[in-house]
Amino acid sequence: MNVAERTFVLLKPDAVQRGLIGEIVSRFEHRGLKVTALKLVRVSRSLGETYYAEHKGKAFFEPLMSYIAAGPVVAMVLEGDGAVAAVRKMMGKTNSAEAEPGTIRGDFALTIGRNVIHGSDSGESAKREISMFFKPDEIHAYTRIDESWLRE
Ligand code: IDP
Ligand code: MG
Repeated sequence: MNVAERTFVLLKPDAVQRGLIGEIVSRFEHRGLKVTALKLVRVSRSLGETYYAEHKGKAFFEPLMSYIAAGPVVAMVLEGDGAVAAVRKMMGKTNSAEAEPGTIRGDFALTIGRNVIHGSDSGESAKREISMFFKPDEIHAYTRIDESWLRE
């Protein structure tokens, strides 16, 4: 279906410190997804709690808070047809140990607790997450030179 949508992606501190930013962003660019916002930020405790509010109370919540705040992360907005689902598929399963080779987690990570990347799980989540990291004027509209070749 040709419906351009937005999704939010966050490269977690392990991706940044392991030198994987370029490699991962490259995969999205080559797929045809347009980077319309991108920045390196530090996730504070309160931002982390809001961001992962759905997991509050779970056994992995505190370790997750330490993980996400352990260093700078790369936040970005990607746009394209079916972007939310496309990115989720490219990321692979949450538990890197079960993620298929060819996926980002399947190629660059080994465990569930250090799984290098977050991507929105729905259009609604994308909206919510984008607004937590970007002001509207930090999201840019432009035309990629390959755009006319990305759909019929
Ligand atoms: P997702 O990132 O694939 O959407 P969620 O279930 O929403 O997966 O979990 C959010 C994040 O919490 C995961 O990406 C991972 O970093 C962490 N996490 C989830 N489950 C566990 C666990 O069982 N142990 C450690 N960390 C976990
Ligand atoms: Mg999730």
